[in-house]
Amino acid sequence: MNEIIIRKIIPFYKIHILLIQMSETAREIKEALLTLDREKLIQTTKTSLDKGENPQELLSAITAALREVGDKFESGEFFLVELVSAGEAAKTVISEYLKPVLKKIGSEGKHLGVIAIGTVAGDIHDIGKSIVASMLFTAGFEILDLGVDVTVEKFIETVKNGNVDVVAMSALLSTTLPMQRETIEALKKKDLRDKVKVIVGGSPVTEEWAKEIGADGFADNASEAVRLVKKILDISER
Ligand code: B12
Repeated sequence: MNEIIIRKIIPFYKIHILLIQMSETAREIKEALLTLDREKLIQTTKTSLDKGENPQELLSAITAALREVGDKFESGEFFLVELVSAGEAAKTVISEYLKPVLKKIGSEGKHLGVIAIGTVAGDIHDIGKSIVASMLFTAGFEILDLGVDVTVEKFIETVKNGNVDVVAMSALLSTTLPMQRETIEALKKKDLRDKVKVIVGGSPVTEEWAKEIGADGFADNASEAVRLVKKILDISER
């Protein structure tokens, strides 16, 4: 009897310990990014991956911390140099440590569809776009990553020439947000709109904006983006 109770308690205890570790990691990630301590960010990431913590949770912690960096920039507490330094540190950790782990978790040879993803013209923010691309890849989609500063013409050409199921556009600046609308309008003009689904994201993007410009959906983080794509492509597995 006691043994059964202990067996039930131990996994619960382990999960509990992992959750405590995770919030401690999130706190350290935030501290490292806000003090622009690149070494600490790398060390914290490595240690937490060694402990078996979930890379997706680490990505969420980095995202939340970067949003705080953005708030400090907006309020004048941080300057461009700090914005650049935090962005570069986050990018290094994501591409060198987190992406390889996500890749290993892998998609087990699934091929759920083709996503052409890019950050719109005039915009060079690529951290969020790349996280979304990695998570979609991990979920089993083929990714055509068009990079940053992607022109309307490039999106159109990719849809015309490729077997694209979904066009995914990221925009982080209020000045580049209209490029999402322009791309959708251009797809209509070229009679390509019915050929693909279009999803949009980025920190200034909202559900209302997505509806207004005629996108098929919006997600405000990478896990939601995976759920959204599966929903609009009618893929029933979780
Ligand atoms: C890091 C950063 C930079 C770095 C970017 C480095 C890089 N390689 O990407 C650098 C220093 C280059 C930079 C430059 C600039 N930046 Co900047 N930057 C940021 C910051 C702090 C973080 C962005 C980020 O990476 N966040 C982390 C990622 C993971 O989050 P995310 O991008 O939101 O992505 C998530 C979701 O939005 C969603 N998502 C994202 N894309 C997509 C796409 C799809 C299809 C879907 C479904 C979902 C989805 O999923 C992602 C994962 O969860 C933001 C602050 C903020 N609040 O966003 C400012 C911010 C975006 N920047 C800002 C500004 C003003 C600039 C500059 C104009 C500064 C200047 N004076 O030069 C330049 C513009 C350069 C250009 N032409 O693009 C402003 C924009 C204000 C506005 N509303 O227009 C912000 C909001 C800061 C602020 N609060 O003032 N920036």
